[in-house]
Amino acid sequence: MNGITIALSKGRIFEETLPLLAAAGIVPDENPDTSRKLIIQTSRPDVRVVVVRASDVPTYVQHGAADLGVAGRDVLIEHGGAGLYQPLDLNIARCRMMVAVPEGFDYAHAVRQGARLKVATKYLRIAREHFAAKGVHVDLIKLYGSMELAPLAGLADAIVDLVSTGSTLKANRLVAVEHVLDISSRLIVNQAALKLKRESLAPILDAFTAAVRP
Ligand code: PRT
Ligand code: MG
Repeated sequence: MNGITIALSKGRIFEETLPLLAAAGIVPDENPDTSRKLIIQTSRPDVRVVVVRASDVPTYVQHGAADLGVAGRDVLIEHGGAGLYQPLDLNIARCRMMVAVPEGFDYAHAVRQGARLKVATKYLRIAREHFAAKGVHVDLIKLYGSMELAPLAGLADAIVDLVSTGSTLKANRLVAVEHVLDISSRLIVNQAALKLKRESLAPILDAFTAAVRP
C-alpha cells in the first residue's frame, strides 16, 4: 500500500486524536462512533484511517497493516511493543492504573499479613510486575471487561483497572488503594514503514509533535 494507513480505536482515542490529525492536514470523512465503516477516507487522498479495537492497534502497526497508530500505555505494555517505534507521548486519553478494593476491605492489613490476594484484571503483565515489585503474593484472574464486578460477585479481593473520573469505582462502592501507573496514549509507528515511507511520515510526525499539548 503506497499511501499512509493510520490505526485508531473509536471513542476517546479517535476524538482526542482529531486535533492532532488536523494539525497534519488530515480530516477523516466520517466518525466511527456514528458510522459503521471500518476504513475511513480522509481529506488527504493518500491517508486513510482503519478503525480497530484499542487493544488491536499495536498488532496492526506491528505487522505493517497500518503505518501509524495511537495506543494507550496500558495497551502497549500488555502488547510488549515488538516491531513498534514509539516516538511520541501524545498526552491524550489520560488516566491512572489503580488497585481498587470494596469499601471496608482492609487492603493494607491483608498485604501486611502476607495473605495471598486474588486480583482480577485485564492487565496481567502490568499487575504481575506491580505486585512482584512490592513482594505481594497474588493470584491473578484474567478478565476482558467489567472488572468492577469481580470483587462484588466474590470472584476476587481486588482489581487492577483504569480510573479517570473515579465515578465507576464509586458507583460500585469500590475505593482506589494504590497507584500503579500514569497512563496516556502514544503515537506508534511501524519500524519498517519509518524507513521506507520516511518522506511522507516525517511531516506527520513533525505536525503531531508541534501540536501535542503539555
Ligand atoms: O472498549 P474496548 O474493549 O474495545 O477497549 P478499551 O476499553 O481498551 O478502549 P477504550 O476506547 O475504552 O480505551 C482506550 C484507551 O483509553 C485505554 O487503553 C486507556 O489508555 C485510555 N483511557 C483513558 C481509558 C480511560 N481513560 C477509562 N476511564 N480506558 C478505559 N477507561 C475505563 C476504565 O477501564 C473503567 O471501566 O473507564 C472506566 C473508569 O472511568 P471513570 O471515569 O468512571 O473513572
Ligand atoms: Mg472501553
